[in-house]
Amino acid sequence: MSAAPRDRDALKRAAALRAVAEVENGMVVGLGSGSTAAFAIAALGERVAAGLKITGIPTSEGAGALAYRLGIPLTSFAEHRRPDVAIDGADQVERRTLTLVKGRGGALLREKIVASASARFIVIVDDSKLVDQLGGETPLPVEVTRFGWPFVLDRLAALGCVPQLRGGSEPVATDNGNFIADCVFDSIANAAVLDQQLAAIPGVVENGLFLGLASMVIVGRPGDVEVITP
Ligand code: A5P
Repeated sequence: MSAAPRDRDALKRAAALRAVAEVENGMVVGLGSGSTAAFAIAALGERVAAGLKITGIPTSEGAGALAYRLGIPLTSFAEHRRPDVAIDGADQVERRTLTLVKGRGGALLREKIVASASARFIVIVDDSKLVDQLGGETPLPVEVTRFGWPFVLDRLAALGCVPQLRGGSEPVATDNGNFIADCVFDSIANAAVLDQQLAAIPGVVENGLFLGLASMVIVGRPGDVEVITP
């Protein structure tokens, strides 16, 4: 049985607190997007108020605004090319491979840049996100250019999914000014191959498959947190 929303928030917060315990003085921290990452940013804000010295690189305008409000000093890639750690949520985590689906919040491009640039990438989820196989009801978000998006969606459909432009007749724009196609695959059996097929489509800016990036996945469960490493 799935947990009620309030209970789910408690699981997200528990995972976030465990991740934030990994952050030390002087670190540059990639700040994730979404509701679980927001718990981590809030916990970092409390530690900063208590004297922790860190700087953050946000993965979205929303994450940056939250961090700013909480007094977390922000920096950018111009000053720091290699954050010490990034902490972010996920829509799905495949238990066997730790491959992720991300991007329900639309921030997947910046999230993937920050995760790839960081020395460590800590993923925080509640236990509903852990799956045996990616795909199914959870769509794979793909960031696409505005120009030619119908062509791009046709090419995505040819890969065996049902793609939908996020927002429909009033498409949602990402922080980068692009659109999102939410692609429903029955299942994603070979994420590495799909990742390459997606990258080969002209007009695909980035996709929400995160392969080989997670250094640690922290899963909030009723009563405890599970830490999974590759
Ligand atoms: C944002 O674009 C996403 O990748 C989020 O990290 C992901 O959707 C998880 O969000 P929640 O923590 O809100 O479930």
